[in-house]
Amino acid sequence: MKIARVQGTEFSYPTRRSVDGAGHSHPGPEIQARLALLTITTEDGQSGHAFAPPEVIRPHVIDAFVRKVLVGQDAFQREQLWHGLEHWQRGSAGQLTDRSLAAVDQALWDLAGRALGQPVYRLIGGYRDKVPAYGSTMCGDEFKGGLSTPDEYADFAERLVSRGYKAIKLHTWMPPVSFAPSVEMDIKACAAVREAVGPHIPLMLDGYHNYSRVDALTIGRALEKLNFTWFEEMMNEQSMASYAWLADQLDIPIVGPESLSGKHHSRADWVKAGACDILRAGVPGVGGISPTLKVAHLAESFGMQCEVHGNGAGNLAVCAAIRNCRWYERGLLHPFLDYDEVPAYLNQLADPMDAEGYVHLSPLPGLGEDINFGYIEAHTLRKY
Ligand code: LLH
Ligand code: MG
Repeated sequence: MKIARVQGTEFSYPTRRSVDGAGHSHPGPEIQARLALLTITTEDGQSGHAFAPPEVIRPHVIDAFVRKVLVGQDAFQREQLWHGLEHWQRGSAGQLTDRSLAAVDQALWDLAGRALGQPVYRLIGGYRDKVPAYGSTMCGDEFKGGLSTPDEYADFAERLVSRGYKAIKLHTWMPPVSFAPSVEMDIKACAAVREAVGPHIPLMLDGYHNYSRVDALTIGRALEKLNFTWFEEMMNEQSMASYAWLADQLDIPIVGPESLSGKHHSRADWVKAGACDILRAGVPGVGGISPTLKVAHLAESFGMQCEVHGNGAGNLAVCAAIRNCRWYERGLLHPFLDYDEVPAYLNQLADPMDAEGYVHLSPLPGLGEDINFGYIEAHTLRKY
């Protein structure tokens, strides 16, 4: 099945999510956002698709690297193609990112699934058809009635439990919020949420990502008293030694690394250094479904869980394909936004959740995204 074409389609869609000066998302007025669809097509007309930010699969990336590696090659040789792209990263002067590799890898898996008439999660493992979700909040803000006080987190947590979530992860306040970071406020929010949802809902914290070791230790000890399930990315992940220091002193499991580069290689180093108790990888962040599976299998070999970072069809497929992931991260969630609203470029949600808090995998062949091609065609900004 030889690859004939690689195409990017950039389009616009309406959203009420906006991004602050540090890259955290929050609710905002409706705007037209941009997204891109990567499409890989074979000579016999099979196609695979993956969504990515337009910058990730911009024309230069497609022309200079992706087409050169893919066109004329067998679409089913994913590992070979992934290594072909990874080889280019060294000499690309930072232009070819792990996120670009992830878009290509997902489109190739989607193509394989569609060509074989199978959902990807079954091709890559097939452990279960539904995955329990935790509700992952947006970062704290200063919107009255939003996530601006510990009590507002508590109210929202109660709403999430009524919606069906059986576990909740808080993202608390981070700059540019005026009073952030605040150890005291983070602990207060965690305590308020524990009080609101009672002792039986697993809770996690993903706070300011740049606390000092001492601040992180203070928060971690408070979370232990509140019986939290894990503590995530509280310090800069580039300092593996700081995580090993913290993991050594706390009983609460440390999850990581999430945003650190280095794909499966850096995750192996963290296991060896004892820098985390639960490994972490997300499909866009580590370069695709293929390397995320490597992280998950590495974790399994060491008797560890691998909690998958982030939402979306690729991450959900991995969660359903492996045994050692407890939850799917559903979000980010906010009281002003309805996560269950279907984005205009899809015909249905890729991660529908039932009243018991399970996200069901789509039986559709491929990644299971029911793409609204008509909408994308009508709102195309450019094709390349
Ligand atoms: O800082 C943020 O906006 C969030 O932490 C975000 O990156 C989120 O994807 C996350 O960390 N989830 O676990
Ligand atoms: Mg996180």
